[in-house]
Amino acid sequence: MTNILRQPRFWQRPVQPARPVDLSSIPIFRRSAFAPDQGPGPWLDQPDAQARIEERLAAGEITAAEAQMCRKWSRDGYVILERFYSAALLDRTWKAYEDAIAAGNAAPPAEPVYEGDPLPGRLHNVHFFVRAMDRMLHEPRMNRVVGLLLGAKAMPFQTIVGHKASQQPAHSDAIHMTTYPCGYLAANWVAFEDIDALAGPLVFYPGSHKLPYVLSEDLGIPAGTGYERYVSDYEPAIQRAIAEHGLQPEHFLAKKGDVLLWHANLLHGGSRLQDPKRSRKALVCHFIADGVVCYQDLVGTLAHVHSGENLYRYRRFSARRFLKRALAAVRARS
Ligand SMILES: O=C(O)CCC(=O)C(=O)O
Ligand SMILES: [Fe+2]
Repeated sequence: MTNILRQPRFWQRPVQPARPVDLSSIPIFRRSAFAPDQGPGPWLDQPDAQARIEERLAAGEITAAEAQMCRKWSRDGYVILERFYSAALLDRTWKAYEDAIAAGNAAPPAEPVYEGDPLPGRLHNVHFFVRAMDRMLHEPRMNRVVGLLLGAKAMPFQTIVGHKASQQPAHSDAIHMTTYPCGYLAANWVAFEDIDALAGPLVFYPGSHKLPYVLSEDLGIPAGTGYERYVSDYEPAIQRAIAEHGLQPEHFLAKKGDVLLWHANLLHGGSRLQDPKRSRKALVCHFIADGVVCYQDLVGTLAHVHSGENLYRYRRFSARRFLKRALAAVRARS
């Protein structure tokens, strides 16, 4: 009995690639550098996903509400969790971020939208600097949701916090953070305030996650080219795919505390900011599954080295670990 209880559940286990990877043997990270991807792919991307959801529901592994969420994810590539975070928590957390900026501990770039724009641009990997944001990402309820959707243990990987619209053209996050095995990324976008159509809300294309993944080799982009060809080749290719498949955009007109989660391959971006004075406070976290490789197909490097911080090496502050180390140091000295 105790043994059964100790077994990690399906959403708490790392992914074990069918073909293990020797990272040191790969000079440039892009799809063809890996042996053909034999998975295992995320359970909700499998052709029998609907049947597997029903099985897990019948076995009591997931609740009826979770089964509903999984069905939607599999079909549409996104889910919305209404009022997932409380207004009080969001206010406290945002204040911690603003305080960190004021104290010089977090330095978002200046990206003025108009002359005299007081709002800074987007900051990557804020969880390194602001403990309150880190805590939100590791919130056990969110961890369970992302774990269920990926069918594996989820780890917060890369984060972006922003005060205002990004106006970023449509893309799949798989071009920025490509996983091997494929598909083990999910993003959550947390609204820190109500967001209306004028504020440049997030735009996404339901069902687009089922289209083939578009990576640099599919577009004839040479290895390690970097981001030059992103604008000239990748973004137009995505616009063509949207037109060819008649994909219809939806906008995330979020209420404060709502969360949108999207699939690794769901096309999305930031819509046009119609009132430049509007803020659009949000935190997005890209989670990956434990055990997968995450690389940047366009750049040809492992994804964690790109942001100037080793995202894999990121370790949360732990008072317990801190005390243990301090104690060990004292013991070593005496
Ligand atoms: O916030 C946005 O407008 C887009 C964000 C995005 O594409 C991302 O974080 O992956
Ligand atoms: Fe994105």
